[in-house]
Amino acid sequence: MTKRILSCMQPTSHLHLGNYLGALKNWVHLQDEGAECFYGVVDLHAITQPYEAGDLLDATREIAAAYIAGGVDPEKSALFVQSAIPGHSQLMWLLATMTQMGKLERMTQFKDKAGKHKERAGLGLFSYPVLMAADILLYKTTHVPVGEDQKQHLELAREIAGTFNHRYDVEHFVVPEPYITGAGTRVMSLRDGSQKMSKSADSDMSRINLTDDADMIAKKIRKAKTDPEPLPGDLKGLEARPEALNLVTIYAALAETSGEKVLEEFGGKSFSEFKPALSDLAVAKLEPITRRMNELMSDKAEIDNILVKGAERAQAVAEPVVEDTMKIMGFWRG
Ligand code: AQP
Repeated sequence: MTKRILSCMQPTSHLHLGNYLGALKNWVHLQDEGAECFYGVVDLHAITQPYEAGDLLDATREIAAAYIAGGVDPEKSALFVQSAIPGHSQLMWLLATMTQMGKLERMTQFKDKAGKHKERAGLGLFSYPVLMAADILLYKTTHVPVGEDQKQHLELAREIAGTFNHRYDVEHFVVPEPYITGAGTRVMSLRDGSQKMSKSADSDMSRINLTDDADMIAKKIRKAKTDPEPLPGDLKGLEARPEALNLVTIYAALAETSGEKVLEEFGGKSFSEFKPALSDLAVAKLEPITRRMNELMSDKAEIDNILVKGAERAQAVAEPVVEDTMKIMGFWRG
């Protein structure tokens, strides 16, 4: 059976190396393996946190440009903007009526993002996992690529699909399976090896953006936090050295090799030797992506054309699913 994949990113800011190595690169493999892929720019999710209305449109186009520059082929995969497909919010409402608040209260991402003042957090942030469940179920997705931080949300989507099918005694929603991405793709902050590299972290020096030029990439790697020890000969020697482990992980992912192999080459060497090598590799891999992104961003009409076509493809799948869902639930449909 052909896998049907859905995966998305939020246009909250520039994409970074973590988004590329942890998600986008893998999306391209899935597409090239022949899976039927739906890749979304989830702008409705992006507004669950404070944002600038004047920046949203460009951020949305930039994420789409990054997908294409990173290897998503809009002829093969449906590349769409979430808010262009009404079914996402329609289905979310329907599914919200069968989601228990207690389950949402247990979501660790809500706790992290809401911080200390939970009562001041918006309903959108609280119900984010229901919208994500709608994103997934709307396309009858069979597999969702998930990192550690999204596992809980996928589990909720599976539960909601099961609840719906059971309550209405139908086999309507596909219960999606996780598609576990390879180990070593979690990229950590360049300033703190215990935090993931993130779009929303305060310090821009903590991440490598896909929009950074070669000088900026080199500067960020040069200034990345490390320790005074040389690199060890094997991964065991990195156990209590999260920042060093992160740089080795990044090198391995960019070079498409293993951490062990990287340490075979660099074991015993200092960071003053390793960092320039990492920097050269990062620039070699990212520079073509950044160049292509810039080209695409200079022709916004072309990006919009691609997004219109992607929306048509997404809508063709989504609309009948919403219709069928509403019929099953007993709504008047004219
Ligand atoms: N540091 C990371 N390492 C590996 N993968 C990562 N992803 C995000 N950060 C890393 C993956 O990229 C996709 C983006 O999903 P998102 O747009 O919903 O963003 P996010 O997961 O909330 O994390 P970001 O990109 O850093 O944004 P903010 O700071 O706004 O939360 C997902 O597949 C994610 O696993």
